[in-house]
Amino acid sequence: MSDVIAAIATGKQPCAIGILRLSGEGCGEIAGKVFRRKNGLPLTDAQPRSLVLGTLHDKSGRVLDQALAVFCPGPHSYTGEDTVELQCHGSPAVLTAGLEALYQAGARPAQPGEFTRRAFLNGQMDLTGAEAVMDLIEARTEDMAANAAAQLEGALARRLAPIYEGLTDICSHYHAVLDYPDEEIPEFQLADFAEGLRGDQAELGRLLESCRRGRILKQGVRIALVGKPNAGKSSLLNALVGYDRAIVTELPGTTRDTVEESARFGRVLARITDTAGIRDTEDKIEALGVERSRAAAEQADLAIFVCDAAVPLDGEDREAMAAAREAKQAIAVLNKTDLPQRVFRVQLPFDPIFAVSAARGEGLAPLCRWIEERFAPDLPCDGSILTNTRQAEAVGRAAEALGRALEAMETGITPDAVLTELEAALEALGELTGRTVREDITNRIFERFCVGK
Ligand SMILES: Nc1nc2c(ncn2[C@@H]2O[C@H](COP(=O)(O)OP(=O)(O)O)[C@@H](O)[C@H]2O)c(=O)[nH]1
Ligand SMILES: [Mg+2]
Repeated sequence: MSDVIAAIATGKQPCAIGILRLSGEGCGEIAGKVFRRKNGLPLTDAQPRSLVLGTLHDKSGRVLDQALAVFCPGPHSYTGEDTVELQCHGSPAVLTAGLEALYQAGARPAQPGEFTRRAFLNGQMDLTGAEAVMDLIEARTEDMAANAAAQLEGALARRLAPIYEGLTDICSHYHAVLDYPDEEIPEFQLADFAEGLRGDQAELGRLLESCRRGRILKQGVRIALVGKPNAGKSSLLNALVGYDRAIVTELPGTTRDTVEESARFGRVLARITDTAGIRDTEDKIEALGVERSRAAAEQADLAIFVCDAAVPLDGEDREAMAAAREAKQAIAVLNKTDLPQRVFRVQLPFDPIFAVSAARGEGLAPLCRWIEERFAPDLPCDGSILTNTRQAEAVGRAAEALGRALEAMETGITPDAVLTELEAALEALGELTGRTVREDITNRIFERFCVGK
């Protein structure tokens, strides 16, 4: 039995509708003290999962708002327990007073994530589902939302389930042979499982590969603007994000720190870093900036070498080009093409090269289109993209353990050693979805082999 928790489920700004949410045994009675139905009947008598009209009252019993309520008796609710949602007008004052009244009626403040945690504890969803709830709420692009929605619906859990089941089978079979030598359990041949395990390993590998996409999907493509001072990096950043984010001056070296800003390129979200110019310098502050721009390029998914087309290429440009090449991919922008040209495409070892005038906002469309096409998810956003480092880390551990198990099998080490690794893989996957491993294995022994009849 769990106590009744209550919270405001909607935002803190005035808006059309605001929702107060309760969960826990007896929440219908508690809500019924604050929300009174128009027909005078108790809230808990209302048709489950149907809206009923009434009034919301404050602590002193004054009417605060006209509201709708929905009562969902467990287990057919989000948390698996009795829940109530009160739909009020979206006034922060109304919601706060209503919440206070609910506390006075016997509810306690919900902890962050507590509704979803209860849903998980009550078996309404696994851990990947719970994490998908957060991803869905935080989604900033349609693709992100689609991937999270599919995970909430169980897409990732379904992909992992056959691997988990297979490993559980092997481990439980092995323990059965070991623990119940008198029973007639079929001989245990580890080698029979090698092919299946290789398949599992490949599947985990594919999931891990989706991680980079997942990070890009969730956090945005990391783009670093690299170029010598005065090339027009800050102007380009401003042009791409659509407003003056970075300071633009005629003095070289004004962007001494790095500036980061988000931009959307169609379906693609990006985080653009405007770095200090690459320049060997005596100036301490600027030297630090130069370090940062090298580091930014190293960490970037894409570096854009920005070149001032109005002045001939020099050593500083070459240094910047080298820094840009530290990134996973590098392209070039020939800037200031509104002025007479002193630099030409053939001089730049990049592909593609975009000719633009950042100051005038000219020639940017092809660059934006290229970024969108290059980084738009090439995987279907069907929940199979890992967007979470915890999940990726667990999948990584499972894959490594499987690799070690296969290696041990090939070198003919005792089944014990192999099983230890398989159990490590199982544990990592169990952590991923939030199942408990030991119990599952034990359950299987009795269920499948009828040991101890
Ligand atoms: N004519 C022209 N000037 C530009 C262009 N882009 C930037 N500038 C100018 O070049 C100078 C340096 O620009 P800035 O963006 O601060 O360069 P950064 O040092 O690389 O960040 C400023 O005076 C800008 O107005 C362009 O496309 N055309
Ligand atoms: Mg600058």
